[in-house]
Amino acid sequence: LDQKGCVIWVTGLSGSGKSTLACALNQKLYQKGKLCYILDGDNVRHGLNRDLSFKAEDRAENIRRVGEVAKLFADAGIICIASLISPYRRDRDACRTLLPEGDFVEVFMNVPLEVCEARDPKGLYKLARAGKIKGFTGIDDPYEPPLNCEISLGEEGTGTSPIEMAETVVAYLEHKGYL
Ligand code: GGZ
Repeated sequence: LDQKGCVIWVTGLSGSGKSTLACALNQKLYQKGKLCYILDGDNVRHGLNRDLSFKAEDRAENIRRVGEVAKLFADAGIICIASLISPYRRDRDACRTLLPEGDFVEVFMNVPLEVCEARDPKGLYKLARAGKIKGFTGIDDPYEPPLNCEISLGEEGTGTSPIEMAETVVAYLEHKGYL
């Protein structure tokens, strides 16, 4: 395996397109013959992290565990795509410090709450507005946007479709010598 591992950490609101980007990116990397693996919040919460709720300390533990697992993948030379809301800057920064400089690539899905809420693919925003889900990110729970991310998707020139956005990430990885 002539491949250097790294962690692509995708953060953003529910419905911002994290999982879709992760899939598109995974596909692009696969086409390039790169070994990669997706750790998705929604998935990981059914297994490894099924004991965790959505209160702040459990979200922190969720991020911590996924950060540690992502580091193991990166150590093994695999490109690990972690897609979780990861609403707290402190928790994301803690994951960053687990990896050598440059090996943690933070990707911000910079999609306004209004857009995520209008999409509402699982009807969760509706339930949150109705008070049927408490502590929903963006509604009655915080989201802290990154201050120091490597890539902010949603900015001019980063593409609008998931495929274009994945291409932006691929271009970044090529530029940095990971591909
Ligand atoms: C945010 C919630 C909540 C609350 C359930 N707040 O869009 P989804 O549905 O499919 O993915 C979201 C997922 C978030 O899990 P993460 O592990 O990414 O979150 S975190 O990083 O903050 O730990 C959403 C669903 O779980 N979901 N309740 N209260 N999202």
